[in-house]
Amino acid sequence: MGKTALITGVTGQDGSYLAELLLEKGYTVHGLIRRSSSFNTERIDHIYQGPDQPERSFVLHHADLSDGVALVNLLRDLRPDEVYNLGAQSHVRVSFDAPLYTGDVTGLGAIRLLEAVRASGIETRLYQASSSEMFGATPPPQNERTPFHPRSPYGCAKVFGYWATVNYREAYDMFAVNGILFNHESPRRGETFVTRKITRAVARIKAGLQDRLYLGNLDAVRDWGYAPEYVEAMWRMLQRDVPDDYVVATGEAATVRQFLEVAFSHVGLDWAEFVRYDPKYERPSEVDALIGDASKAEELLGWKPSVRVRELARIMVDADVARLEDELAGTAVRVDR
Ligand code: NDP
Ligand code: GDR
Repeated sequence: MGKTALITGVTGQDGSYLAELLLEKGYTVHGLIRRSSSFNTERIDHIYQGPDQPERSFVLHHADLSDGVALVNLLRDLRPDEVYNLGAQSHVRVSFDAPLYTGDVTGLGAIRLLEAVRASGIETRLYQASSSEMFGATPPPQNERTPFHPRSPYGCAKVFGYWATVNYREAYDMFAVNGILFNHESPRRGETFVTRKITRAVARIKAGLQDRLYLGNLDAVRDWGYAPEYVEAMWRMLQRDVPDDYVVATGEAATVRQFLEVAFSHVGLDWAEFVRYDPKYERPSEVDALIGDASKAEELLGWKPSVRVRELARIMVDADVARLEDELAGTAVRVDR
């Protein structure tokens, strides 16, 4: 019998890659999706299995991280071997506009899920999607021993989720781990995060559909990795004999400006001609520099990234150019890898 996993946030960037990875490994994958007034399954439509399929290994369930009873019922019914909590209001800028909602879903959502594991009485292993945003103002390089100093309601909520996970491990002997992941991107990255906003604009500007790109702080330093490689690290954390917490990062730094340079020059354009400043994209308190030290993950998980920021930018630009070509040609849009 293969293993069973439940993924919250399965419709997001990481959830979609993780679902693919686990299906390849022979898991039965259950995904928690929230009710939306329009379709929100674009990233997983290509792996959807209809009820006509005799043995479904990928099944979606409606629930919400704000609904603790639904979480208990789902866990009790599914009894998954592994639970990956990837669901969140994950946008840092938006968390300043919706702080309570972010605290509820991103922070309390984590403890609701932990408590639901306990209440349903199941034996499982739980992964909590913690974030480099927890380090916030603490200067780089950051590793598992670096003190937290969050700079947004999102960062504060993730710190709560982090400590709740540690606490349930200590208090109830639960196999619960934190992956402290630094920024990771892909062609499936949400369109309002800065990398995808840039690569999507590059494709549209090149095609003559757009002539300006409005951005905020170009001096922020981030450690950008490639999402498909990062979901592999999540899985490896749950295969260890002992539960522990790990930083996952490339160790390489780049500014938003440097990302712009690589992305625009890849299609022969000069970013400075098109990019304009809009203070609306500034945060009330910014995280200046995040650069991770993932040596523990390399040593104990055998995990090492191979895609670095320059290649990442090119992968994303190529995918956005191809996607736009499909759209303009009126052909079916290909699945973003
Ligand atoms: P996305 O924003 O792409 O996906 C977030 C997912 O959470 C979506 O599936 C979304 O559903 C779901 N969600 C939102 N609100 C709720 C809710 N109330 N109940 C249930 N599900 C909900 O994030 P990523 O895939 O990029 O990130 C995955 C996780 O990792 C998040 O927790 C994020 O905070 C964290 N993280 C991400 C990093 C990154 O660089 N990508 C780095 C470190 C941590 P819908 O599709 O309907 O909106
Ligand atoms: P981040 O990612 O806040 O690091 O959180 P984002 O791409 O939103 O911002 C990165 C940096 O770029 C600057 N920036 C802009 N950002 C956005 N979104 N839009 C702009 O127009 C813009 N202009 C400049 C930002 O100020 C920031 O410094 C991501 C999310 O995936 C979190 O969920 C995750 O936890 C962290 O990464 C690690």
